[in-house]
Amino acid sequence: MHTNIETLFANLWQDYLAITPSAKKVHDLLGGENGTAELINDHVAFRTFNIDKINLDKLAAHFLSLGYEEKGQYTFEQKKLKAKHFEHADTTKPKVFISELLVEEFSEEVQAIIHKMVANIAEDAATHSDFLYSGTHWQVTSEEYETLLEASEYAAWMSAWGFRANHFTVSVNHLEHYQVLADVNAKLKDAGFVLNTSGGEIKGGSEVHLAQSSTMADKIEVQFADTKKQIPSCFYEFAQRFQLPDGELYQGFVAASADKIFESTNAKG
Ligand code: OOG
Ligand code: NI
Repeated sequence: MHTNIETLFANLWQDYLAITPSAKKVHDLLGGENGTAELINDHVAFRTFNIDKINLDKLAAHFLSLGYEEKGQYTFEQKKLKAKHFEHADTTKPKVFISELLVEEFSEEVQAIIHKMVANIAEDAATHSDFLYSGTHWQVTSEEYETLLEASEYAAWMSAWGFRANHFTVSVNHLEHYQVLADVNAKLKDAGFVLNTSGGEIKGGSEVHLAQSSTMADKIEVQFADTKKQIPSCFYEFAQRFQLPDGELYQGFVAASADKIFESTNAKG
């Protein structure tokens, strides 16, 4: 487990940058005049399978030990996913969104591929301090990847990338030069970034107290057991939070919007 939140997020950020070249460009574009201003992260997201050895709770344990608390639960029936979000008492720390795939809801063939992957993970791997950015502990064939892809884009993503930050999220509320998400999106599009348009470019809005947008994931060459393939890696998200009637900013997530954000790692676009 970790002793230091800053070190954990710094390590996650370096691991994410290594497979998400556009993230550095986005960071520089939004980080003040010369990209030098510090960007505040609204949240960082993680994916896993609901298999005991490495389930959502195993990932969450790292954050609970650092003082995070569970705050919200979400279900995504069509995508066969569950998620929870975690917050730290120090509100300058990023929130954490962790989802897990409900493996038993898939075909025997898909389950067999996933169980074979997970069988290759050391029994105590999830307790290691570097687990949250340990990547894959297995290698699948391109054919297995395609089988997973047909059943679940999320399962296929996990098979290629494993355990790491799926995305970082810029807090629009904390940006110096932008007040609203639409202006951030316009700047990103001007610079040539492709945004996720599933469910509209902006998901949610003031009526649900959270507006979100995201880039489509970068495409990176991955070495599978048999061959190399260009596939989606990670993306960058942008979130603007609105006040609740009590004057506090809403801190939760919105399932209907999250459902569309997951599609930022789809191959289309
Ligand atoms: C998580 C998608 C949901 C949000 O902010 O609503 C999400 C994922 O793609 O793993 O990040
Ligand atoms: Ni997110």
